Amino acid sequence: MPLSLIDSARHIILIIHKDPDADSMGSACAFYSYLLRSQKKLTLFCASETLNPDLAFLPWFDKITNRFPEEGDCMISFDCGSNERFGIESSLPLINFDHHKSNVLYGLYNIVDVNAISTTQVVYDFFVANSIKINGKMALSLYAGLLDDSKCFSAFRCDVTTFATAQALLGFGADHALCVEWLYNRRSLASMRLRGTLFREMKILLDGQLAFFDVQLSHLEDSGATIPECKLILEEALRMYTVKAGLMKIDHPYGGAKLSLRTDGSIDASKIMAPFNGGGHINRAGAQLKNDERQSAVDEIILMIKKEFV
Ligand SMILES: [Mn+2]
Repeated sequence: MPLSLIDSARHIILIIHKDPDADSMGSACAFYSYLLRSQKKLTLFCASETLNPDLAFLPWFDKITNRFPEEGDCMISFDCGSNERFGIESSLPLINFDHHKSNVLYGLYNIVDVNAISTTQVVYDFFVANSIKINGKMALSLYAGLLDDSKCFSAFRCDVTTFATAQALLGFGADHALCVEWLYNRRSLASMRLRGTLFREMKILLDGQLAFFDVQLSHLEDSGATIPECKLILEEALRMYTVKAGLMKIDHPYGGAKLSLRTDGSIDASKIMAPFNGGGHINRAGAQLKNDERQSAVDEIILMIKKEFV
């Protein structure tokens, strides 16, 4: 059982995925708070060299390290559809907490609920099922993931469970205003400048149903905006009346590119990203492209989306 693996471990490594979001980091930080009670050695690991500063309000943000420890007894991953999201390789026994439809169940224990709106919802359910007391820090961390993955409770997937969990977490001390302020209301000048540029250059394809953004290195360098800020712009494109899907290619400084697909749910983004070793959810998915496949992959994906719309 997952709890007996945790009980028997002396050193537990908590894994946040590369390019972390509030869901992965919030889940890991909540679990970190819980495990602090057990007097075990803990490592809060994320392979990314830099972390999105908009997540600095989460408890234990300063404890996150990109150095994977040489020794440990078990690992727990959060919000990782595959172990490629870790950015490291390790054969330690693993507990996999996730909600991605594309999760390949790579753990020794897989606590995966594809119907959950966030991984923090899965972690919350685990805490409740095991009568684990939720303190203020845990509640804030879990609420941040719930808020972010539900797009500030605007996603169609929000249901009675989402709001019941939100209510419970607020009761345990989560601070709604703080989460909204850090995750939604704050925008850098750089991102506003880039937003103008990207919307001006956006291509509208497939009879207005697909918005395509081609983000080049110069876009990021000239504006100073970050990749997470680009993704907010992509999500905004879905607000247009006719747009059912948004596709963004972001060129990577070390070659290759990142692809992000967002949909209104009428087509399955994770299915479209699957042939490119990507994954995600119905509404959003991503993949990493190698240098030589950048353009062909974009053309192919646009064709796949076209077929879905017919
Ligand atoms: Mn998530």
